[in-house]
Amino acid sequence: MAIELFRRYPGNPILTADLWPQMVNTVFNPAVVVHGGQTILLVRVEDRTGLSRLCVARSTDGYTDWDVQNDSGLIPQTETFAERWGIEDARITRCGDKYMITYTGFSAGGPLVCLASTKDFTTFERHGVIMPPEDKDAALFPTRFADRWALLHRPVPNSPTMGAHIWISFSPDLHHWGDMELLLEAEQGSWWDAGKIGLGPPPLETEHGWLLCYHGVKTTAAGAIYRLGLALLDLEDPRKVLARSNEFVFGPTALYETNGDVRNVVFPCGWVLEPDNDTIRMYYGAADTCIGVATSSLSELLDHLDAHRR
Ligand code: BMA
Repeated sequence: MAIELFRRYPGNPILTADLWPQMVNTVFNPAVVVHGGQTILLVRVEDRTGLSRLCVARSTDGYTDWDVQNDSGLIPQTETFAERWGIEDARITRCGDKYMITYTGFSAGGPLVCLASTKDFTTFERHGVIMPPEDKDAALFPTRFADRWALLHRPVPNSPTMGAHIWISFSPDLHHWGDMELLLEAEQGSWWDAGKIGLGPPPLETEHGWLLCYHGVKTTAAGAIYRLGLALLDLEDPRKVLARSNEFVFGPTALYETNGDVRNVVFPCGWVLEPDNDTIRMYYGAADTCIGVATSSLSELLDHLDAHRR
């Protein structure tokens, strides 16, 4: 068996459309949080209209026995400009006693970033649009920096010759955003992360810095391949990139990752650090069709990043 930094759960895919109580097209790109002793996923459910919503699924062990709640979560407000064509790809960050949820609104003007919050995953409060189109793949840091919140996000430039990169922005109140800075640039040429990159799960605090996992999109003659890489940001000042891996650390190889609505995609929107402070459980969408989970060791990831710096 190939050596892998992320090891797939043998029971993958853990969630598929046929587990849903209603007819839906696909279930993928989940955000995750452990709350009240349960693993809670906010799953992107694309129904047969083509539009997506965000549904809650709960499990005690995080792998099996999912309780899928089709009517709980966030339903797109399709009468609004911001959510006209659905809502997609959430990330959850715990900030004090609240969970802050950043998600993509597929607006009539393209993808944009919306913010919502919840304390219990039963009732949700919307806080509106925080980044105009085109922008997506956003997540908050759980802590503030000099009293300001920080957001990682991925605006897309108008010009097709310019790459799509990860930016960082700051806010005193989660409503007004500014001090935008380019943080991580997509590579060019034949790199695995040439042209377009975007944040995966929210940043994970480690003693060495904020660990990022991001997707890179390589365009090939056979279509795009979505793979994952790592980067580390300074704990005090997340505008400083301490390291970025040159190699991708996870890519589509299993059949459920290479075949589906969009072939060759692994797309994580959440991860959980286990109480041992080393095991990471990463939840990802596979081929825009179903959900897988893979585990890794934080110390192995940090060692790998150190040994494979760009
Ligand atoms: C990205 C996002 C994801 C999707 C991926 C592959 O641009 O829209 O939601 O999983 O493409 O299709």
